[in-house]
Amino acid sequence: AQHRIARDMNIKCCDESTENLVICNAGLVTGFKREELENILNEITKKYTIIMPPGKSYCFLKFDDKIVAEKVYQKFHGRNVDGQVTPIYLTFSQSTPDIEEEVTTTEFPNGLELIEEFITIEEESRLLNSINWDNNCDVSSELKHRNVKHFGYEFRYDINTVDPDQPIAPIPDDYKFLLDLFQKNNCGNHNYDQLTINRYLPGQGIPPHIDTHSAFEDSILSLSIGSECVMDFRKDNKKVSLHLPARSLLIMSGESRYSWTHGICPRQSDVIKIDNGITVKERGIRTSFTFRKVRRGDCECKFYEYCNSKRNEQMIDEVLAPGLELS
Ligand code: AKG
Repeated sequence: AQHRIARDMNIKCCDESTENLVICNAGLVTGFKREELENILNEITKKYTIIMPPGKSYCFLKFDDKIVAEKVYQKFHGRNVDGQVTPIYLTFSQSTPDIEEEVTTTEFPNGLELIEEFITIEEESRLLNSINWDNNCDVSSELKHRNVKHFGYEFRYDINTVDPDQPIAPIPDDYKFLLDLFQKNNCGNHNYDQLTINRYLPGQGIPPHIDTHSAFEDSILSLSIGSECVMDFRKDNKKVSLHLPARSLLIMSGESRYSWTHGICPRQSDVIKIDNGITVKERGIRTSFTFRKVRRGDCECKFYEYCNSKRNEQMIDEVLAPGLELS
């Protein structure tokens, strides 16, 4: 990992302590979340900068002085932390990357498509009425920033994947008309077998992430109902903020599925472009239906640096700490 960091970022890792740390095997691409990192760092200090380069399986921490960096190193090097399946490995570094200024563009990432008015108002209210958030029979969880339900396979947020050998209640018949609509409209891979329903109250969101390559096939669909929102897509230093109207279907495939993060900033309102300017829209309760096809076998995408597939030797080298081997 240290060679990779030197090559990609021109940053040298070192044995002597400095005010900079690198977490060599946890970053955005391994599903590590900024909030999880903040939770652990807050136990030691409130003054730090986290730099999580998009598409990388490592991240950087910058502290005011090296005493604090040493404390963080001693407490967390080789330890298990929430959100990571293997212990995290830290090293000091001579510097951290400059925080690149984000460039906002309006050009859609390749492979991203938005179909407005994908369902009718009647279908939207039928879908909304079909969900019972008090029903604990479904596989549901109350996450810090939203409520979720799963069908077909449970998405495990602790390990960012599904167990393809442990199916749960299938996608309900009430939603089968959507599968037919997907087929009719050529919405990517047709045999979607996993559904996650998210409910976001105003002020809630979802951290930026790329759906784990090894968990799901190409083409991920997300139907927005109940309220609109703005979803942010990021890659390198590019950011595209996309307005998702209620009843629209978002199709993420190819580059947009495999190498751009998507996320919803937790806020009460969004700034939206309209014909003659911009307007601020208060958020309502947004429910999304995300359909995915569980992958069996290796991911064969060409976006190697974002791919956690075992076939990807480069990635194995980067994610695992030196000395560890895959069982
Ligand atoms: C997820 O559940 O992983 C999502 O990205 C949901 C996206 C959405 O709410 O549209």
